[in-house]
Amino acid sequence: MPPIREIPVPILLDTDMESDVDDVGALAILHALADLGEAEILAVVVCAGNPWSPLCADRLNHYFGRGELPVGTVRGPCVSRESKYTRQIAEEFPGRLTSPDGVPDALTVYRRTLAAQPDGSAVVVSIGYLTNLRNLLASGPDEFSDLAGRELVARKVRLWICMGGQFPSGREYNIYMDTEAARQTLAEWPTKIVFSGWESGLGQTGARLRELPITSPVRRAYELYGRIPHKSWDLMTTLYAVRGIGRDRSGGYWDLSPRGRMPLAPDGSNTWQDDPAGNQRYQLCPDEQGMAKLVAEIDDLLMRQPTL
Ligand SMILES: [Ca+2]
Repeated sequence: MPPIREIPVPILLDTDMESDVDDVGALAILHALADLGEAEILAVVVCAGNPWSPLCADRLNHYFGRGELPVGTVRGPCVSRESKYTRQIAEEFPGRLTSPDGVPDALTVYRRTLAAQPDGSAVVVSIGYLTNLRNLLASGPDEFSDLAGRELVARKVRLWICMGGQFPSGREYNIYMDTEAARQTLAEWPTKIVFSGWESGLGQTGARLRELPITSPVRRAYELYGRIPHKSWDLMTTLYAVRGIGRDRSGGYWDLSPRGRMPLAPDGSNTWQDDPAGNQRYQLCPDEQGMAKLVAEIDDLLMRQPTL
């Protein structure tokens, strides 16, 4: 029997595109997967306070021929860090958003986007802090939906793929940088969650990025960041969100842990508890051969040019 796949997978990407550059790689391969007909990008929201981050995401969307995609950014208390590349990408490359001041609120983008989706369909992919998702769950009815945030998620979101945590235990950046948001979001999230843990992203990808045209903002961002090749946390998470969730287990993708939940300590460190009633699972790290296959897939996607 052929593997069951839903094509294209409708994805809402939530990124802290500021301190590390793997977010750029993740958005790039998401566009490549959309070009291949495997993903549909619904929107891109930024969970980090760096004012140039949403403009950087907008420039990538423009480069890949999807300049009209909704982009939003976090409002209110949030993590904000310096970036080695966001302002340069925003200023050197063309796009739709003209200034950091005019970027829509991520909460508005989330609610408007989810309200328009078929029930039980959207896949949320978070590759940064959980600040936006906490804000979404806590939101009230508005012009887009009569449902409060938690009910809207329960109605519209099929699955949340979260780059976060370390398994079976550890202390991971996306969680501990806004531990309270993570704690609230994990406690309240009403649908299934799959964690892509720190250990799943250690493969090096992007070795051939300097072969891309000089007009590529992906190449430029990685060069500004200064690590080629680089670790693959956000890229592995995104690859899984598109190619991993609908396939059978023989496809070389990650097996998953038993059901359970991820308890958090006040410092943001996590453990894992198996629990048949839990709504959470984490990816089991592939073996060396499996990881090499995934790295090769990512590298091929990273080198794809826009199909304009
Ligand atoms: Ca990230």
